[in-house]
Amino acid sequence: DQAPLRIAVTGAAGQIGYSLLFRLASGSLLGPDRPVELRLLEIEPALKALEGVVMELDDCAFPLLAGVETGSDPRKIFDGVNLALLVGARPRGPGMERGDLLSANGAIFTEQGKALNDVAADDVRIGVTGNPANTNALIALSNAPDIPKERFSALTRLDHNRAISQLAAKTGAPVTDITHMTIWGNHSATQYPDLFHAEVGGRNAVEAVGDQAWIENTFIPTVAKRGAAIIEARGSSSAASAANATVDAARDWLLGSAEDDWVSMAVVSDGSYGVPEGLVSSFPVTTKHGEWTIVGGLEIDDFSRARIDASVAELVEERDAVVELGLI
Ligand code: NAX
Repeated sequence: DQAPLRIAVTGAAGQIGYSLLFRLASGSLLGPDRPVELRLLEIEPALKALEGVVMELDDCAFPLLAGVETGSDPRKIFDGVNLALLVGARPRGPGMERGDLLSANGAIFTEQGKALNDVAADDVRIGVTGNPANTNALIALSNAPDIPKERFSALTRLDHNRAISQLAAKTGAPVTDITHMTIWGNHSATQYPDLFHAEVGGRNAVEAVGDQAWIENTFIPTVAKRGAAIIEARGSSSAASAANATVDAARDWLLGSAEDDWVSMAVVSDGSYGVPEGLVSSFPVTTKHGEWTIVGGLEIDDFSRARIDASVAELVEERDAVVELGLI
């Protein structure tokens, strides 16, 4: 099918957008043969900056870029989109409580969920990068009753990629040797990067590392707090790596994950692994033909169980808060 894939990106004038749009337009998502059309959503005050970004897109003369539209009305921008990458969100400002953050984002993801429900293409897939990503995805899917819940996911691929990179560095293996990595739970500091099922060149990662203390005291906190470390070093939050992960996640969703491996995606729980049904939580999944399947039958020991439960408890709290706010 050589018709352009129509891709919406929200928050397109932001930091992540500045990296993401150029990756999408250059063919990182579906390869060098499939044209793409970009639909860029921003809030009114950012539309002028967005025009500047579109000028730069023009100036790349990307062969695959079949069209660009910009605007602040989700009902226009989401019209007929096959893929929606919801990156724009309200960041936590000074003095903002968690409830304020949830309600500000609740307003955004309620409106966008409804608009997607009404105008997106029948085959739409929706990836949420904007934080709090899991709960924003839950709000959006709850407001889109005609779109199957399986079409929504929240991004934990950046955490997954960070975990691969840390394990590769520790073991001296190339990143291509690392497989079966899993991020469980929330895209937050409570997330659980799980090495017990991961492999390094086909060997169990825990055995390959041979250092339980490193896993507990270095690996897990380094992955979970990597976002804060980047802010500390760079002076702003991760953007190019977040854009890269957004592309990786969408590409694997649409084209399929590698044989004999899996990826991490936050998707609506069917009750697997004790995660309450309906929560958007990160799991190991395989993907094929645009569908994901939670990997079944993994053994979860007490160490992992406690960490998965802690992150899921945080998701339950976030869900209860948005229920209380009347957002879902
Ligand atoms: P920026 O603040 O640079 O950009 C966000 C953009 O969204 C702004 O241009 C803003 O005008 C726009 N926006 C706000 N409300 C909007 C609305 N209702 N409709 C359309 N656009 C809207 O943030 P950036 O660094 O690009 O990060 C974007 C989001 O990604 C943030 O929520 C951030 O926390 C989240 N992240 C998520 C990650 C993940 O792994 N899931 C990692 C990176 C990043 O922290």
